[in-house]
Amino acid sequence: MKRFALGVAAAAMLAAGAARAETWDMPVAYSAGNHISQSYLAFAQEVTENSDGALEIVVHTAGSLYAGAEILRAVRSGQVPIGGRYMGAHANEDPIFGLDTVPFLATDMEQAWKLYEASRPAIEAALEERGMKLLYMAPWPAQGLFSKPEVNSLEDMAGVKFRAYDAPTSRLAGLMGAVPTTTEASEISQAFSTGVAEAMIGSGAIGVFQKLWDYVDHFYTVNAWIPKSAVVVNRDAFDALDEETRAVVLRAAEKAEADVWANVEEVARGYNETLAENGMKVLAPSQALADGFAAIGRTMSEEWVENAGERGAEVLRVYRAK
Ligand code: PCA
Repeated sequence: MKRFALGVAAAAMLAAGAARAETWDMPVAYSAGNHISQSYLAFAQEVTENSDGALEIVVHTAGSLYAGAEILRAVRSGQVPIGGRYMGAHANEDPIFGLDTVPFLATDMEQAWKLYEASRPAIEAALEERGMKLLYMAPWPAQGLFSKPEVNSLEDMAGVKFRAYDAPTSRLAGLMGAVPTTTEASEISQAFSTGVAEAMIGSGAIGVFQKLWDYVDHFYTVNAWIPKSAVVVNRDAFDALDEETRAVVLRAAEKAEADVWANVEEVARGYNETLAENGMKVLAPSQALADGFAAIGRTMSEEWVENAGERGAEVLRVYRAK
């Protein structure tokens, strides 16, 4: 009797599942432990739990499904319906994607949120043009300088092999007189252990999850910028969901966004503590180093404005008015 009842229930579930259930694979580039991947996982779980079996989102971390550089294209072309991607790396497709990587435009979370508010409509529009919809954006901690050698001023960076992660960080390395190589975060340990890189810019999040203390001794808290990763969905895939499920996805995105922004400061402090506990010197930059970075920041801001034209200037006006 019991077996029969179970059988019927399973058959009913299967029938419902066959009619309605959909699974979305969600590629992301960064390892599972960091706060951004954790946010994606919570978002995916929220959707899966609240959509009553209609939609399951399966997150694939650490570039296991697509490498970071391929994720946006995969979502755009519909190879996958959804993905999480660091957006600054797409600044050369549209400068608005890299506004948050302009050094010293926004250096604390309050400013970063304002910059996000000011730029969100333009980011959404740029994604719409490409057949995608923005669900939410999550901030990385402020970017600092990891370095094997001690760095007292930018002169100490001359000729240093520098791991960049996109065009803006390559440009930054060039302006410092360093020698850039671009790698995905998942290849950091390889780059440092083989001597291809001896310094990089990044957040404590990357420092902790790539165990940078195995390779470098210093982390200078330059707080140069607060970049963001985005959860982006293919427009057609989103529109193909029923209305109820679309609402579940949007609510889950809103919740995930609120949570990750509310927690990031504390999380960032924790990452820096972990770096120190593992023997790294976590230091404020010297005045000379800060001044050097500030000068580079001015150059890169001007370059961004030149590239982004009137629409970019308008976003900056909105930001500065906040
Ligand atoms: N680190 C990323 C981008 C943002 C961050 O903090 C990276 O190193 O790839």
